[in-house]
Amino acid sequence: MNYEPKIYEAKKPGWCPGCGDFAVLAALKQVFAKNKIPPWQITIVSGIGCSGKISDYVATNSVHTLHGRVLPVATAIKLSNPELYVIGAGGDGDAYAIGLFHFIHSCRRNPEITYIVMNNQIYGLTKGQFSPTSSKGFVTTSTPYGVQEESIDGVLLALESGATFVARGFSGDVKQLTEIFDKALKHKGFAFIDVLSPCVTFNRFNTYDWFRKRIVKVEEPFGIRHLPRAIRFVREALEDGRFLTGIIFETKKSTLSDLILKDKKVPLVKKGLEVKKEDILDLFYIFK
Ligand SMILES: Cc1ncc(C[n+]2csc(CCOP(=O)(O)OP(=O)(O)O)c2C)c(N)n1
Ligand code: SF4
Repeated sequence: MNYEPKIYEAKKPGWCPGCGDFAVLAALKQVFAKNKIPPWQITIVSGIGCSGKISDYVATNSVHTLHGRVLPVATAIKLSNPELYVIGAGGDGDAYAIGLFHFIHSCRRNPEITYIVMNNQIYGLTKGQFSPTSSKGFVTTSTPYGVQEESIDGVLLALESGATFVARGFSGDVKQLTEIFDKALKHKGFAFIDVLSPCVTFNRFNTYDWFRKRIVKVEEPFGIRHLPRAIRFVREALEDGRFLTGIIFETKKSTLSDLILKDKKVPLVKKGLEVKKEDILDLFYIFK
């Protein structure tokens, strides 16, 4: 097979011209081609939102799941078929509002999946309501007097929740995005990337130019011994109105698969009872 980005193309994206999500799609296809990954060996699980439509635009296996439920679905797929590259994708609303608990638990469980959040600081699909990452004071269709709450930051949250690969990309820099995705796909564990991905239609504040003036690239990721420094570094940058991009943190830790697919048998807490790998989906309900 001739591996080129175009072999992963499906239907033409319906995103607005200039939407940041185009860059994520382009970088993903480049990384698949560079690593010669056959389309059948990739599954993209996406949430609901403009960003969630990405699974319709790639010629791989895909699941367009419920709003906020990307991570449990992606985790179950990876555990059921460890040979697949499983990629979760969605918006900041999907990840940090309705899907927030799944995000935190995925950071600490370390499933072997890549998770890409297209962070446009707004709800795009539903026409411009504020999201958990919208800046305080930002006027949106649902906050005519400006957002009253402090925003949250996915990178900080991931670092504090035990994630083993934490990165931030920017849709205005496809080269850097491609490099990050390449490393994320090779990471053994939960690889999380928050992509600053402007919504050119409903967010006229956080534009490409606005980000370009505020981005600072990180050359080397922090390791586990320097996790507190990494957290401080990211927090101070945010307080100063800057965004660190690149791979910010990387470490090794047992993955969810290491822990529960060991010897293809899953010991349950209850003594004497064992579950086969095939029963893994049922096991997930037991864990919940
Ligand atoms: C359970 C549920 N609640 C609410 C919605 C309505 N809804 C659809 S997309 C969306 C938010 C989209 O914003 P985001 O996740 O940031 O993605 P974007 O469209 O910006 O890419 C909401 C609230 C839904 N589809 N399902
Ligand atoms: S509304 Fe915003 S997020 Fe949705 S496709 Fe258009 S630019 Fe992209």
